[in-house]
Amino acid sequence: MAPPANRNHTVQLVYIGPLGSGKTTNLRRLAARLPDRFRSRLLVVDSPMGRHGCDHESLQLASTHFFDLLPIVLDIEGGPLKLRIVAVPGHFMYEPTRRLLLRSADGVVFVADSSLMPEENQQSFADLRSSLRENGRAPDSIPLVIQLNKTDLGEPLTGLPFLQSLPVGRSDVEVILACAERGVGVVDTLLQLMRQVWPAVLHERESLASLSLDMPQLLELLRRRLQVRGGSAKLEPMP
Ligand SMILES: Nc1nc2c(ncn2[C@@H]2O[C@H](COP(=O)(O)OP(=O)(O)OP(=O)(O)O)[C@@H](O)[C@H]2O)c(=O)[nH]1
Ligand SMILES: [Mg+2]
Repeated sequence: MAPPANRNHTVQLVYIGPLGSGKTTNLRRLAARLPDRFRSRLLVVDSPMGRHGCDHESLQLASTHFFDLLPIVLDIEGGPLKLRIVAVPGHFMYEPTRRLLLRSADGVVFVADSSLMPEENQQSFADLRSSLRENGRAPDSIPLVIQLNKTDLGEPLTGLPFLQSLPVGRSDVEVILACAERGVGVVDTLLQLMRQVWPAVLHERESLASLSLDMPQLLELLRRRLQVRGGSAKLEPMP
């Protein structure tokens, strides 16, 4: 059996965004790409799914009440590296949960919903910034990727230019188009976040720097674990 991951070798990635924007769906699609033996590690905590089963209808109804967690453990020399991928609940009343889970975030994916009015996405983004601030984190420097989800739904109410204008003053934030439901853009979002997170955590944490794992190696390991073939995963459908 592999040794347990060193706590200092853990990187926490948080998926956040408006209610029902597709955060849990992102984690489900990532889990579905993992080889069989890792797939069952997706933990959906305290969701109606757990109480009513996993059929398609329950999936549609499920809204996160606490959080979802997908650990991806990469075996590397010097000890396993654990990515803790967390999806927080979008409902406004769970702000304390979101704040708690953001406290130890090394990077954030803001999952926007193209079928919502721009103001709704904007409000959720503003809430993210204030939750980070309340945790003593600087919202303008945390590694961040914005995903514009539900691009399959025809004419979007929230479009790409609006989302690109959200992180005012930051040129490092990429917006990725996705249809999480079909697994499109899901891996690309995660890889893009890791491109930002890895240099930041190497700078902040000696334990991770001591692993001597460079970015191309890390991305290659992650691609392999997610069974991505070729360069970009943008248009990769479900395996
Ligand atoms: N059409 C379409 N529907 C999607 C897409 N991604 C997710 N959904 C649907 O949107 C609904 C909500 O998805 P979830 O993944 O549960 O959303 P969530 O962000 O986790 O929701 P909360 O945890 O309650 O905030 C579900 O019915 C999904 O099937 C997409 O790309 N396109
Ligand atoms: Mg959810």
